[in-house]
Amino acid sequence: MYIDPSGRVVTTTGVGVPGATVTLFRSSTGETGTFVQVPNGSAIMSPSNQTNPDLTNADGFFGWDVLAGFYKVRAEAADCVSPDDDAQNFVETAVLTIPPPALGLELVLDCTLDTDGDGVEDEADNCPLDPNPGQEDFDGDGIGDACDTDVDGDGVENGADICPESSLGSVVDAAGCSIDQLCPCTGPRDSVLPWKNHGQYVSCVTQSATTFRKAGLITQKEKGSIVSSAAQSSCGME
Ligand SMILES: [Ca+2]
Ligand SMILES: [Ca+2]
Ligand SMILES: [Ca+2]
Ligand SMILES: [Ca+2]
Repeated sequence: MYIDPSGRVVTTTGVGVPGATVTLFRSSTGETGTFVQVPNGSAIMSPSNQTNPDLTNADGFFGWDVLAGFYKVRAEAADCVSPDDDAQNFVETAVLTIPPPALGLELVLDCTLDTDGDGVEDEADNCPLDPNPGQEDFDGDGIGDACDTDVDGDGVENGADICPESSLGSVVDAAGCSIDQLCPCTGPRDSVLPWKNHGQYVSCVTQSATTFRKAGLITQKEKGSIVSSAAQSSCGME
């Protein structure tokens, strides 16, 4: 004898709004102006949920089981307004004649949610759950550095990448390091000292390029050109 009105509160992009306030109104005639809020705890609602107003769950869902009648559901949430009227801070369903059950109701709110509180609205935020007011995105893939599992986009996940910020598009080894990073022009990796001489630098590049060649990361021709650029560079010269 108890029948659903149930559904979901969503944003204009279809994302569930958690914790939205949903309120059930009832009328015995369905006439405009005769709808009154069902009292909290009322037996008009089945014992499974007699909370009114109620809150949507983590995915924006709500629902009651009710006695026959005419109903409306209103939804409102912080920082949300009606998509049709910015001055109206709630939306309502049309009149629901129950029975039959009213399932899959969708109440759409226009929300300016900022879940992580970083000042960038969720819909524009490249990491909606991680505060990153600067929206830094090293590899420009639309996923902010704060939540990108491969910040430099070299195919090696952050946890395994011992060379962060590899130049975009550069060829890297399994550890996420490019030849430039293994043999920086300024001096040996993991050393504060400069190269002893130009030959030491060229030798580092040659060795790395050979390793990359053997691993099939570069062609023989590419290896040749990398080594020749190193030889022509002034790296390691004072
Ligand atoms: Ca953010
Ligand atoms: Ca990114
Ligand atoms: Ca990486
Ligand atoms: Ca890297």
